[in-house]
Amino acid sequence: MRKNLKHLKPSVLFLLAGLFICSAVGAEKVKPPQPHGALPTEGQLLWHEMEMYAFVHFTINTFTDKEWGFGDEDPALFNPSDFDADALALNIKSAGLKGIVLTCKHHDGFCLWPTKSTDHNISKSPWRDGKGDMVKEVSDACKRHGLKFGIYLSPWDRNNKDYGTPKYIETYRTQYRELLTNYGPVFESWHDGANGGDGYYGGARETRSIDNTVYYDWDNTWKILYELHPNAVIFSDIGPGCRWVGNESGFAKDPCWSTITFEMANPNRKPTPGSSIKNLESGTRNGKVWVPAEVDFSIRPGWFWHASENDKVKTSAQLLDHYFVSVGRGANMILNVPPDRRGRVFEKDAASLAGFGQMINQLYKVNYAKGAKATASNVRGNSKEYAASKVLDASRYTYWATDDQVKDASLTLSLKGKKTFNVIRIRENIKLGHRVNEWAVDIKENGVWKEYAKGVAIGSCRLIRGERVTTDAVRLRIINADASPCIGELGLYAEPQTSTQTLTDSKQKDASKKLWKVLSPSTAEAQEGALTIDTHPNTFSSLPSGASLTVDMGAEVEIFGFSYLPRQDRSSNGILDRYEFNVSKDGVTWEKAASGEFSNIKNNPIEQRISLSKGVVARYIQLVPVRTLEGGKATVAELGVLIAK
Ligand code: FUL
Repeated sequence: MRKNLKHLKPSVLFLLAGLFICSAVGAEKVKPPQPHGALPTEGQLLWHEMEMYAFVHFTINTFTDKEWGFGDEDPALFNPSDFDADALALNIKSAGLKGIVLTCKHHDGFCLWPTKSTDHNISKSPWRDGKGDMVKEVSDACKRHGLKFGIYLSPWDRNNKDYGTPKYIETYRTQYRELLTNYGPVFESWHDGANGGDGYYGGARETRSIDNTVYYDWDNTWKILYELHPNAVIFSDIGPGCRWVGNESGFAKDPCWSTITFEMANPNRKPTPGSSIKNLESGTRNGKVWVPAEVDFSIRPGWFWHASENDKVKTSAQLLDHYFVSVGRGANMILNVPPDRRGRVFEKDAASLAGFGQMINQLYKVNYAKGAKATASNVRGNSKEYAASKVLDASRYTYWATDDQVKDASLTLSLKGKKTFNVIRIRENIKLGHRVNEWAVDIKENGVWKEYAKGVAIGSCRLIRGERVTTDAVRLRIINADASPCIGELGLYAEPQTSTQTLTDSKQKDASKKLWKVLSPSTAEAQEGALTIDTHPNTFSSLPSGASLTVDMGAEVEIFGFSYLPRQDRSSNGILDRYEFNVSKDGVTWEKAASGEFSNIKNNPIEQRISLSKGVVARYIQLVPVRTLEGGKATVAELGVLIAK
């Protein structure tokens, strides 16, 4: 080379040197855009990349048919007949889920590992002759199958005698340290917001309330995690890693910002896990902190497995719907898959999971944007590094960017021929924050641009699910942004044809209400009482204070259980969380048939089904509201009776 240069004329050498200097100076000039607003941490970036994973709710409740155990359950009840962690991991993997968060301890206090902190643990159960460690089996299976592992450790412990005192916090931290030390890497640490209430508490059987703003001293508890797993993400209502999405129904609001400034229902309280926060579902545009939403919901109505819900398993197509309204709005999706009493994923749940996984695979099999020519109305410093084509490569962090002052811009994909699709995926490079506000996507029809979709916020993932279209050009328009747009991906996909599964399997069915009459309350409001048996889930009745709801079924029926549907309008006022059901043959002499609590009904207002251990014959039924949420007048959307199939 040196020899060759010698033969070049000095003027040519001068020109080459000039070109070299210019390009070097040019490269220096095109500085990357400044990040905007609150930003994700390294751990949060890894978490965003996972997008969806499983929750596994499994404990003594599976064997007692409850959603919340009281804490007085005998550990001998915990005895899955055929638990297989590999099978569980494979079921979860078949859905394309990337990890498992296991309920190592739910509110009943039963620990799924042989902890030193309490006797209320798996070593006192007959499972694996008291030598089992379910946390180990699940975390090991995760490693074998390439899944990440996370822990759920309920702060509320209805078994522990010390709950409510400083001593319990020490116990909780011991449990936390054991879980974080003995089971390998942890990607998420889950701390639900249920805080205090009735419980066994070592035999005291009382109500204990705690002040959740101070009691758990989370900063010091979470230090243990930061020390041992610096990249793990902490879930609680307020993060700091990710936040609750504000419902357990399986959706995020549109838009759902990953940034948030917590707005308290009671402005005098400080935000803590378990406190009422108004804007969890939507977050805040330009919010103070990056605490993205996590959408937690179950493949069944409840969080634990109940035989009565075997015919209510969400279909693959329904799971796909949830995927679009959670992951598609920039949140992560945590799908609960509760094992049955064998310790296996029930066959219908397994089929839905596998079907969903296939749909996701088919959806992303072909990116119809591949091979397109990408151009943009503005490219940052005209540099290749920020070129429009960066939205087509495999990385979400290489990106198309505009000059700083350009906050409305467009990017056009001229496709390689005509393509048919109905799903568009857009990602911002979130390392630089949430920047884009309003955007639109156009498609070219007969040479003319036509708006296909429009929205607010992009973030880590925005999925547009629309009509199938065939076109050879697509345009992304950034209508306005808080900082110059930085778009990491623009992909075009086609959703597979979906098939709806028919799921039926339960020993009980709902009795017909055709002959039913509401007998009381008999005030003017009783007219409204009829709404409780009109089979319309969206109507409800408020009972007068202290009143029970009495129904004449018109004929004697053998009753195997009751159902109660709380109001479905997203208000919790007057929802029953303690109930009593009475029955009578003549409407004069009454007998108590069932009583108890409707656990978790505030967060998950689904139909509650109470099974009786044996059938009872009656013509009259009575629902006594023992306690209501927010102390309001009892509200009932539907009252039902379960009979044999
Ligand atoms: C809630 C709990 O009370 C439910 O039982 C369930 O574990 C859900 C994921 O979180 O706060």
